[in-house]
Amino acid sequence: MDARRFFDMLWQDYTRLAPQAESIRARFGGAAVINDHVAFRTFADSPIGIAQLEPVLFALGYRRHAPYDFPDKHLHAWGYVHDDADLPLVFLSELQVQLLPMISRSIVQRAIAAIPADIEATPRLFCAGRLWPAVSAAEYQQVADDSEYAGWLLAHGLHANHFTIAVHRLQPPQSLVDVVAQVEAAGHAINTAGGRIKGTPAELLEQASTLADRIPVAFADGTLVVPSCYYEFALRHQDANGQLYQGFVAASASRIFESTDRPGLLS
Ligand code: OOG
Ligand code: NI
Repeated sequence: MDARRFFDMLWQDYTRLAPQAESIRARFGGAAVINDHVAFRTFADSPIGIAQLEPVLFALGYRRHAPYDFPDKHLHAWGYVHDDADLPLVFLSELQVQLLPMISRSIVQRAIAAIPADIEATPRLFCAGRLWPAVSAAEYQQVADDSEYAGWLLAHGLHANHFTIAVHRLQPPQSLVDVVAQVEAAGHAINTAGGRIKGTPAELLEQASTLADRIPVAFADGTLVVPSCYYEFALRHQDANGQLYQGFVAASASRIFESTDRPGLLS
């Protein structure tokens, strides 16, 4: 599978979980929109950890760019770049499961134990969804209370959790403030954690995101409507050498993660 087919497949999967994405993208040029980056969540020290997933990215021509740490969320991440500037960056994060409180840890470890140890890392694995039996609704809520990230991953499994419009590549040019205002005027809630716009020109990356759509998910003992996937808007700046910044900003990313928090009432 080549990289373009990979992202087409991921977009198909993602828009099933985030119906908002098709209609938002249509406002900014539809299929002509350039994706700034796509992000994935996974469990560290499992058959689907970053170490297992990233060879698929390497085979598509990506290389590691920079690592990021989110100690308060027990997350570690890498950004990946490609020589083809029209392909999105990729952001892979993983949860250090051993740092969860005991009950949540045991629920997550039971899920991880159900993943086939020899599962093959292929492009399709990146949107394979849940690779473990559904947990109960109460187990989901317990885990999400301890880690919104862990709850999300337990409920949904592997998917692109957001695509991102490259605002600096929009034709005609638009400011990030205007893009966010249009998205909001169309009725989509914006993640206000840390402010509507996160990051500054000095940090070379400004970002905003919607709140995730809510979709019904079947748990072992019934269905709950839970946050699924969201859409992001990124405006990158050039560094002192005239190179477009290719990294992420940990302080901003930490609040972007919260786009999938329940109940969506963010401070
Ligand atoms: C990723 C959040 C971080 C960014 O652009 O800073 C991120 C996630 O929600 O899994 O994508
Ligand atoms: Ni992002």
